[in-house]
Amino acid sequence: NQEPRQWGVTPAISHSLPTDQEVRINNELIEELKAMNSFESAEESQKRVDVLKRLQKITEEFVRQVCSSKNQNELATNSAGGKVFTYGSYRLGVVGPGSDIDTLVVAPKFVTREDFFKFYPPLLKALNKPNEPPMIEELAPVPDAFVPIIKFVMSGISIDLIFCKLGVTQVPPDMTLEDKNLLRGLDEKELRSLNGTRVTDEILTLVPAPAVFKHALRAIKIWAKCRAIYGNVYGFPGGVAWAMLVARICQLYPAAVSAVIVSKFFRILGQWNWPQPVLLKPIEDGPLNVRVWNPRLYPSDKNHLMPIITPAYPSMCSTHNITPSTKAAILGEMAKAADIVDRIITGNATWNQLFQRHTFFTKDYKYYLTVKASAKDQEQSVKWSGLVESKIRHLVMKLEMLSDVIASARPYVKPFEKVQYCRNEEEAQKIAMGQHVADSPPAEAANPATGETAGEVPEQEKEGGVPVWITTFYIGIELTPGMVGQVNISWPAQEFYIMCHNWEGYDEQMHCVKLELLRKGSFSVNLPDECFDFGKGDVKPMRPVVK
Ligand code: 3AT
Ligand code: MN
Ligand code: MN
Repeated sequence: NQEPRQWGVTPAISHSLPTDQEVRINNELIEELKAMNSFESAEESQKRVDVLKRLQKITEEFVRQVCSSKNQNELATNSAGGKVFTYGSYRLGVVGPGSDIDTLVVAPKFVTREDFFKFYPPLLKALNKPNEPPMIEELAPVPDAFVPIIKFVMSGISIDLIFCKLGVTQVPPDMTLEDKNLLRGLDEKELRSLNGTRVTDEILTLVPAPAVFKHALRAIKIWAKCRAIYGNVYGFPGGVAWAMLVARICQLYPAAVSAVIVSKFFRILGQWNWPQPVLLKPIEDGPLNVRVWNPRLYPSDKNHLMPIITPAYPSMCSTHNITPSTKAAILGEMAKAADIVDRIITGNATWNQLFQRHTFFTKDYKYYLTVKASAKDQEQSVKWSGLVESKIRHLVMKLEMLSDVIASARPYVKPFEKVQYCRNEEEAQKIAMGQHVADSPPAEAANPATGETAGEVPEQEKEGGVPVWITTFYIGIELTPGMVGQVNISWPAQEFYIMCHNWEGYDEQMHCVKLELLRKGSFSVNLPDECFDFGKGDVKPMRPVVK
């Protein structure tokens, strides 16, 4: 009689098989996931498979073209290969109807990143034939990104395409990326590009039952999004971190169904002895001179509040962005969820109660700090609002330092975008610089459900109107109990302005960022409609009526 295999760094908590009751509750969970539109149809999945097949063909053609251009002999050209890998939600098996496909092109050593940006986009463009609907749309190469990327839409599916060459002469169809010696000789951008696939591939080998893991992860991702605690940029776990947390619970309950994984998830991780790290396997040493997460060696790693460590060498902390306020929010949500799931397991509640929309704007705070980033040009607005967004968590950390004024500062996980059409240049300049203009026309409302910019603007408003693009971020502020006097946040505000203005692309004529503290339900400002999802039953708290 053999001991069951140990998954992960400790023995399992239970090897019990599910009870009939657990199987029934698990079926209810899957039904609820279906009702929430978590799964796509068979045709839609097939379309993704077809798109990936086509990308594989293009990748082989791309490698061949580069070989020829470099006068490689015919034999070398024909055996060079090239392969498309995936990472992100598609690789983890949890895509929904709107998901993109995250893809990585791997090529042999004589193909450079420059070749990728020179040869690959034309091959994509060539798929569009005259007099036919375009197969490729929104083609956008971004060679100077932190992870250089080509973004496009293929047959209606968004694609993120990144690139890595390896120090080999051939990349055959059965190539895998698990061998850490493949990392030798790569630069930082190449290491980052390879990392996504290596991590997701490894997570899948470290869970006892991938199908159980996938359903549980779907549930946890939906829950985290509903509760507004999903998103790495804002200081919450992102998709990979949530996946690793679910994977760890799967290791502890190797025979459990997804519903049981979900219920154990909230109890175990809600009471976890943070900052003890969540690991899926022992941290590995490796052949490279690269940093591996190690709080005994690196003081900055000791500051991580909820470390969730990637399994593939070189292991990193996927949650270094978490701050005291976001940690408190995550743990608060886990505690609430644990109680709801206890009631679901005993038959006293239903799954939809776990997936209730958050009350960030309707109930949770009396004060909201708004961060408005504006620009007078759409392209500039995308870059500028992205820069400001990446600094929000730094602002949060500065606010947290004012502990005698601010008890917690929780960023909302989505920006709201709008375009305001002004009557003339002068007014546009004022609006763009964050000044209030009396009697200005109303801004085009953003979509409150998605936070996306509204699509079409009525023609008469566009005509003659000078557009200003405004992106608003919200931070919920809880004051320190017993705090007296004015709320003074000028120090964090100044620090934040400096951080944003230090951006190399900053132009004071073009870009503006402004902070404003709103007190909800007072005589001052109510929150704008964009913060509410009336379709999901949000009720806007109104200012008291003055008699
Ligand atoms: P969706 O189903 O696509 O919504 P996902 O988990 O696939 O969920 P993304 O496509 O946004 O999410 O991201 C996939 C991976 O790409 C996650 C992370 O490893 C990497 N990634 C995404 N955004 C960034 C970024 N700004 N910087 C670095 N890596 C990123
Ligand atoms: Mn994705
Ligand atoms: Mn993506």
